Amino acid sequence: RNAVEDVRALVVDARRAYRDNFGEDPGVVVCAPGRVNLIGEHTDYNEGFVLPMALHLVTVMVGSSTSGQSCSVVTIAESADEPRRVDFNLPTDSAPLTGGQPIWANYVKGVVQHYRAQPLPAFKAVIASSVPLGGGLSSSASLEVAVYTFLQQLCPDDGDNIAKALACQKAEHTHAGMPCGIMDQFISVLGKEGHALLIDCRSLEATAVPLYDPDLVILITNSNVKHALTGSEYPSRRKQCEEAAAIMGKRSLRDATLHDLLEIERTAKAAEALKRGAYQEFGKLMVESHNSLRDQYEVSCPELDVLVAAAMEVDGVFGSRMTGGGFGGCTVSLLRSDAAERTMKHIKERYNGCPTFYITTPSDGARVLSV
Ligand code: GAF
Repeated sequence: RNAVEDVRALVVDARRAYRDNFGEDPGVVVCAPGRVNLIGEHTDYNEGFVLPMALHLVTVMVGSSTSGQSCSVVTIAESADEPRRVDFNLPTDSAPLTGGQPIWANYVKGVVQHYRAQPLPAFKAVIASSVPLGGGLSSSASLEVAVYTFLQQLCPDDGDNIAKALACQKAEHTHAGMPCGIMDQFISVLGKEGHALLIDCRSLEATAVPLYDPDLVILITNSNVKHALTGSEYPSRRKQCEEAAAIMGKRSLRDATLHDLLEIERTAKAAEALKRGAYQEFGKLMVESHNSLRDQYEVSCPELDVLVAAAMEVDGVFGSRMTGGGFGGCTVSLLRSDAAERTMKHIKERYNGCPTFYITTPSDGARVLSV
């Protein structure tokens, strides 16, 4: 099955679940992608550069507006926590929506709470996703952006995409308790088929970098592990960076000397290399990035290190690194197309676990699909 068929199959499942739960067909169908970050990790909240691309793995939301104040949302996403259906009232000034159980619903409620237009009607919806939950490919951001895109169909806002990404980021801060940067929401909104985006997380300007060479493959390897540190270490890294910048009298580490967060400069260099088609050079920067995340920033884990080392042993692999927040999740590798099969085989032999592979190309950001 190709990427388009995958999305279509997900929509079919979501529509069926909608019919089963609500006894009618949905009037709105939207999707928003997960992402893989090629380079520039833990740089977004330091106002640096990142270079992600949107994936064909998406969260789909189907539904319709309804009368009254009560919203009903059902998820059929694999491994979402129970219960799979939540009912809640639209927020008011005196009764804002707050986080709680189940976890997946907090992303929905957060986006409803921070939606940028009024009056929002109540709605019924079903969520489906092909982004592995908690796998480091931005399942959270893709859910937030899918919800926002869905709400835009019911109550249009001003169409400002940056403000949309910021509202989704805010939802994650307030309702999921995760002080993330802007990368994941930004790329899920603004991703561009055939391109990675070099995002300047200070100015929020993005440059599209073409990435559609038939001789090149972007391979994502999911370690299928998630360490307990995932939740606790991220906020502490962010806080430490902000404290370090404050001690130096700087607004952020973007303004510090290059030595303090070399990954920012490395990302700008990598984007230049990619524009020139200098894959060897890009790959070398990927490995440097991984090593610094492992040794200096200390956000890797043995499983990710083995996956990177194994990929780098194969002829035709330009570079490999952990991607996303770390402590589990995925690696991303850049390789020649003709090396794809042997790379996956070699990784499987070397990795003492059960990896999942995705061969992927850059996809579009959030979009409305035909009903
Ligand atoms: C997570 C965060 F959500 C992003 O904002 C980013 O900081 C990333 O980790 C690390 O680069 O995905």
